Amino acid sequence: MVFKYVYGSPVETEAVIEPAEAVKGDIPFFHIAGGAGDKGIYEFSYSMSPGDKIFGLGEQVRGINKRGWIYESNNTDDPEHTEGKRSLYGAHNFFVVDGKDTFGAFFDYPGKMTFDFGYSRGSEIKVTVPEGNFTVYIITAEDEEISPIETKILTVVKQFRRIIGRSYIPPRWAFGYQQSRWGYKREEDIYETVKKHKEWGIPLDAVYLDIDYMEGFKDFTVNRERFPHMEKMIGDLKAEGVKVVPIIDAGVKIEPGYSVYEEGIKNGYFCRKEDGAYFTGGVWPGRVHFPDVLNKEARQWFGRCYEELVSMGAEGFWNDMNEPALFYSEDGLKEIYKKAETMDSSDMNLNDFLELTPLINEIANKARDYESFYHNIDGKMVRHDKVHNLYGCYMTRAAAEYLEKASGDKRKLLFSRSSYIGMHRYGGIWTGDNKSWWSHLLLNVKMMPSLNMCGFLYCGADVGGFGDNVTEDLMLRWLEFAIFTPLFRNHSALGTRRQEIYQFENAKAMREIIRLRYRLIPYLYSEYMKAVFSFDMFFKPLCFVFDKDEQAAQAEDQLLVGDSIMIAPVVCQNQTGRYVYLPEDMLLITFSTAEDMDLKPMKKGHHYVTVWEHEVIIFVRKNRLLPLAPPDNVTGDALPEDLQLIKGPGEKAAYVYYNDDGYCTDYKRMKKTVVVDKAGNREYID
Ligand code: MIG
Repeated sequence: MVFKYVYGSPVETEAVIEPAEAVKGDIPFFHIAGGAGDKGIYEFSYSMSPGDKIFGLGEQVRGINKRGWIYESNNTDDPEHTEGKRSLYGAHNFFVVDGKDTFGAFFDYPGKMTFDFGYSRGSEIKVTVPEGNFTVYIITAEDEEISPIETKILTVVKQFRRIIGRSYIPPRWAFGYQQSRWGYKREEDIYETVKKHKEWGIPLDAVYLDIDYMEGFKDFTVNRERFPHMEKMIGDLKAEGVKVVPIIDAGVKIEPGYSVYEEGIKNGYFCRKEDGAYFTGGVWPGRVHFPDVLNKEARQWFGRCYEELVSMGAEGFWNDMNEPALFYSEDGLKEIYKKAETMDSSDMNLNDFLELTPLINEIANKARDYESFYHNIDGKMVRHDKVHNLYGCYMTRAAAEYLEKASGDKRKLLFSRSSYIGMHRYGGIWTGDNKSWWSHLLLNVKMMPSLNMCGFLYCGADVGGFGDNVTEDLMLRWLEFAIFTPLFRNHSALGTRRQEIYQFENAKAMREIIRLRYRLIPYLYSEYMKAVFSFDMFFKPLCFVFDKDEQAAQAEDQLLVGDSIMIAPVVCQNQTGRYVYLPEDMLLITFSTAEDMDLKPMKKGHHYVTVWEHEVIIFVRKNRLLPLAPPDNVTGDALPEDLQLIKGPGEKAAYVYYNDDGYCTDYKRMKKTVVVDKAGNREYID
């Protein structure tokens, strides 16, 4: 059951799309303190039992079980994703408590807020909303529509997913391998990258353009000196089966004569300060204005701007810097100049000096700047900080709404760095500037199910790590995990060690892992689509299925992927194997290449499994089938007859295989659903 509680008059975020009647009366589970009048701070407390677990919050630091830390929703461009942080780029305010009670809570509030999950007091959850206008949804496990075999926790998640609407569906090619690098500066770099992949026999579906394709970092422009034949390049590569995916940043450069700037000014589409002047921030292009994507008309306009690149052949985009990131603001700069000037005549003692340096060091992403500009939401001026966490979501919505209109029934690839729940209907996300650290490989593993809970199914991290220098073994291990993530993109930062597969001594082993990904695409795509339509999770923590099994609940580095398999990636350096917990009998497959595999039935319980550096292990669940495409079926269009079926332990097994043309949005025209039994007999169902 879903219960809706409205406080004050909240901004309509459109995170929830299923209409629900607000409930009068006391909210269950929580004790409420504060909240006097419209300006009061609200505190929601829940008293936990020792074994209670908390799941959710989407893109966040730390574990699958989120108990024991304080988290914030405050979308920030911060490339240091360390354990001490409280927020990253997204605000995903949904969590589920599982223990003496099982329930979910979604705090639909788009400003900064806090989730203290047993940090201040070990047994207490305290959710703090800094003002009186927001909506809370409480979700309990009773639901008639969901089959009784489902666990309580999954029942809660599915009900939540249903009220926030269906998740975004990318084209099927977006399940292929994708190569990106901040530092591809010219056409030749792009051609070269694609050529090298071909030479090495590494399948590749997309190559990315980072900010250097633009002219002066101006959105929707192309630097014609470095990319003189953009249209031809996109066309040439498309003919080879490789899509070109350009980046778009949030800020629009202030430059007279630049059409996007001129149009925005003419129509009043940028965010303004209280005095009516446009807010000026500083990002890659230098001084910029921010399109007011919360204003419907401005949003439609910004969406239409994507047309420029669509007409050049682009079929996908990634939206960056949309927290929105601020390197500085005009007002922040002025403050520094002023201070520095007064200091010119002072003796500049240490105290003076210490007043100046923080102005400089803390100029980026400043709360005060976010409080200094406004959005025009249906004619009402709303201060940015009150809706801060919606910006990336609405920028991506701008693009999605345009792309949907412009491309008829053809799907487009779209994902964003910043997000809010609701954006999952419009695009996917990548998890931003991680590092080439083993701990960030593990973080990638832990984040995926939390993101799925919040509707974000098309996600992935920068494979190999964005910042810092990757090692060969980390690259191998990361690929071995990332072949299961729907978004599978190798991306790295300017100045770091080159990270394309062919740069490594182990290139061949890495290629085999990627070839294996392509053998998995029919399964991954089928499971993805079924998860979308049944509001299910693609990645699940073990205890979401095996909820009576206390040991399953301890597994923070193993996941169920779809309905048929469990994975247990190696996430530590210098390990040639790992301990794995099996919540039921399973079949262990060890792949040493994309073709060569070893099968070993295993019993429920604890095991040590050897996994050499180049090997991928997959556990097939009891009474389940894992379909594999024939090797080198790179289009993902495997016919059911062609699938190799690997059966887990147990007598019965059947698999429902979903596939379609991979392109159109008329999903009802799906090509085939096939039920395959363990003897390999196939039954076709419409
Ligand atoms: O300030 O466009 O997260 O993926 O390569 C850095 C350059 C801006 C941040 C993105 C990253 C991208 C980079 N961008």
